[in-house]
Amino acid sequence: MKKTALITGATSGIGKATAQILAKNNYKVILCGRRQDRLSELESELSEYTEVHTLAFDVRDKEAVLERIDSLPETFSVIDVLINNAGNAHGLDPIQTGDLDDWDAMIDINVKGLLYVSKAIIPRMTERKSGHIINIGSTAAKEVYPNGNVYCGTKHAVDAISQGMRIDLNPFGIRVGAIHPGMVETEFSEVRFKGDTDRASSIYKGFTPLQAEDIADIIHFVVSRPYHVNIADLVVMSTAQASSTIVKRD
Ligand code: NDP
Ligand code: 8X3
Repeated sequence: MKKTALITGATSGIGKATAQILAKNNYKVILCGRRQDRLSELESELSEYTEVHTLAFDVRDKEAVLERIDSLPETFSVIDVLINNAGNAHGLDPIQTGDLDDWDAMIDINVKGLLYVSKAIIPRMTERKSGHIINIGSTAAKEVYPNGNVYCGTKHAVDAISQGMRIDLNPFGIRVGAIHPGMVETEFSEVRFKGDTDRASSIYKGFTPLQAEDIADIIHFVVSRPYHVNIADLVVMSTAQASSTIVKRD
């Protein structure tokens, strides 16, 4: 029987590539994001391979999160795999000049949004005593770099929450793991630098960064292990990257 995966942040980057690979590998997919036009476009693309359902909501809106997930049709109501991927960095400023709205956005999306979505889905998993949750952290979950302050704080929180989920959900036989990518060439930097495309593309210049498909491929590997195997914590970087700040560029 086909499994069902719910992917947040499926309108772009890592989430979109994950939806694509899972749809082509016998998963039904529930695509989430705010931009309905992109969700619909991806739905038409992936309907050739599998059953697709779209849910448009902002992860910051807890009522919307609970209401949308409650509204899932019967055929999508058993969620085997939750990929908590929605998130972004907003700004790259020293703590003394950081923007409060940027801080709110990162904490509300990367931390609270991940919790709201999890809260809507975990009771379905504990009841069935099965499920798999993958949280997308970052190398910023493992180290802090200059001006990364709050973004790194949110990703450290994702790391801690993932460990907490694994402990609390252990009695229910639910798999919980986190994947922590280094620099991946997606829309991430465009969002971080608020549409400054020159600054965004400069981040990936002079080396071969990870692509969204590289992470999606790993997510597919992780979810397709036998059920007794839980890949708990994985850091993945481009070969050119040794740490958040050490990147071998041409
Ligand atoms: P993208 O900007 O390409 O994608 C971000 C996704 O998150 C979009 O689909 C967006 O959908 C969704 N999203 C953002 N805000 C919200 C919101 N308020 N409500 C619902 N969905 C939201 O970035 P990536 O694919 O790179 O990022 C995915 C994850 O990977 C993030 O958690 C990021 O922190 C993490 N990561 C990224 C790295 C990188 O270098 N790119 C490295 C390490 C981790 P929409 O706008 O339609 O709502
Ligand atoms: C994204 C990677 O190094 O820009 O989480 O923080 S980095």
